[in-house]
Amino acid sequence: MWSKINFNDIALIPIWQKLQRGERLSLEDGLILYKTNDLISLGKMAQYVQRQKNGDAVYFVLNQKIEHTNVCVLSCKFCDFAKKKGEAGAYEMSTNDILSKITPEIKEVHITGGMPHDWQWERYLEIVSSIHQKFPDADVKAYTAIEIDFFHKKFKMSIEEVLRQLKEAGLKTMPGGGAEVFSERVRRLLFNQKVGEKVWLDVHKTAHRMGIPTNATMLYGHIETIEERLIHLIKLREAQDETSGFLTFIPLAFQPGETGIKPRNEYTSAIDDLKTIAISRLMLDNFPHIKAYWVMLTEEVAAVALNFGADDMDGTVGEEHIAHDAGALSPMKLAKENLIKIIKDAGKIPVERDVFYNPLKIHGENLIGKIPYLNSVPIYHYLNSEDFKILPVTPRRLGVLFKQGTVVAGLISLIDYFEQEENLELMKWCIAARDQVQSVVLFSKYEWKNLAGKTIGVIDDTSTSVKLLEVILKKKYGVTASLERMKPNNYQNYSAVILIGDEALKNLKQSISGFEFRYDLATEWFDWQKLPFVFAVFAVSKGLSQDLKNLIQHSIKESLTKGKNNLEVIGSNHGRTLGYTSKETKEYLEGFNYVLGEREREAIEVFRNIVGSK
Ligand code: V47
Repeated sequence: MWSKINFNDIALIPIWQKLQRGERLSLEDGLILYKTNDLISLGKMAQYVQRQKNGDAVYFVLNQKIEHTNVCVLSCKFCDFAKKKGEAGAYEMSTNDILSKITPEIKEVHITGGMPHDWQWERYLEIVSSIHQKFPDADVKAYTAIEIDFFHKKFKMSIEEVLRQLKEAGLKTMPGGGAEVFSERVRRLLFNQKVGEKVWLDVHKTAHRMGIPTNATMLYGHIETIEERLIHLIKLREAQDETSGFLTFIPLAFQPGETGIKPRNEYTSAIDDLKTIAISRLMLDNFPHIKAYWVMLTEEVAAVALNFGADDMDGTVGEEHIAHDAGALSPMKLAKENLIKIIKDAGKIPVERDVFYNPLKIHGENLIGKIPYLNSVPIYHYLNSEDFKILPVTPRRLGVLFKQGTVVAGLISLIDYFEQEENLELMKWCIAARDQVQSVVLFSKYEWKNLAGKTIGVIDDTSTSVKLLEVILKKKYGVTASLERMKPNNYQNYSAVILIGDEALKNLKQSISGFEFRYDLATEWFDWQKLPFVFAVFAVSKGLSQDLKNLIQHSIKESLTKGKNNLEVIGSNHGRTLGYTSKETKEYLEGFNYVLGEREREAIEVFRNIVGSK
């Protein structure tokens, strides 16, 4: 259906063609998108990109916002929240006040506030560490780049040291506030005491390099021009190309309140809000998520935004003052049930998440599971039937969701298939390596034979690749090593690590220092067995109606046929986020076979026997 957008504005057609080729949009494209009155086509284009990235999932988190104080040394013109010490309405919360606001079900605590002149560094650290200790299930997302820079200057520590101590205290990610608009003109007029784009971007890039993912925002709807908005987006896109550390982008609709910048009832229009969400999705091709922040958009606009490219609704929030002090019309908090209803009514799958976007609970049924790695793109890229919903999850999680019955069709990791095959029916597709695959790689400090007695780190994402590693070690090389589940990016503690999918591809480009040897497990298997290796098979639940089975069969067949003929374009956007050119992406995808043929079936049986034998 997506190729059938009925454009009213023909100026959008070349942009649509670019998007279908996986090409990046320019500033000029952005200007055309902002100028258009063809809002529906704009929304459909954004929805197309959003679906490629996140299927039909819309994320939310059970979170609590903490604004520890509104006392602030700055006086930004757009802010009605900040007060001077002693001024009526000024407040400062103790650590106990803060802890008393958090309840056990909370999964994210979002902390940001004013910058008083007399707080000590230990107080900021204590806020993070006490939440982390008392509520270990709640991830702390704390302090904007402006606050981090303030700590760096006030407490005379480098940015790295500030972040290092916060990370040690329990900080998981940083919020995206304080970016405003990257324009020197606007900065001088509205927030001239605040550091601008260079410092903001430097702090975020430093955090990314230290393994702290962050968010990004843009405050729009005040005095900025459309061109300034687009430059802001392009600068964020360039930063993301460098570090890949941004998780989500949040356009913040300006609340005029008593700021005097705009009349108090002149909110951004729903049209501007929806355009900004959609254009953000289209321009920020390397950002995983776009957030519709209902607090500033209102629930109604945020609900529509879910069909304009947004895939995240922030969360329950709890209590919020920055927007409400400036006249926000939304409620202070939303119940989980409201969020689920809004997302379902938008035709999407509500996914409760943690701060890193790991799914914690999926509120849906009859879903098609999608492994969110580049190698599965040919199967799913053109799969856009409105008759089923697509959920992106790691192979390991997919196995669990199949078992629970939440997912009823999809590529399932081979080992999980063995376990559940009584209830599953195979379709004729799979992900199999022709000979080498490049995306299941053992990065090692030693050659195979010298791995005896060593500890190898394995990630939680997959069971089949770990089993394959086990049999290669034991049965091909006669080596016994211990395998240990590791946290992402914690490689140096191990003699070797096995990485799969996008993570393997990324590290093949960048290399991991000290890990001199790289072994492609599909090549190892092929040299040993002279057979392809089948990582995952496409299965459906036996209980599914024949009509739905037929529909899935037909849709996948069409998607794959079209996908195979367009390998040079379908993965190019995804590949670019991993540092691969379109040509490299195409070559990589050509290394896979997606049809479950005789040799693949034979390979599955050989693997089954080896795994089953002691
Ligand atoms: O930095 C201040 C903005 C931001 C106003 O990272 C205003 O997940 C509108 O950054 N009208 C704080 N906006 C909020 C923020 C945020 C919110 C939700 C999620 C995340 C995240 C981050 O609010 C400030 C400033 O840019 N702001 N005054 C106003 N009158």
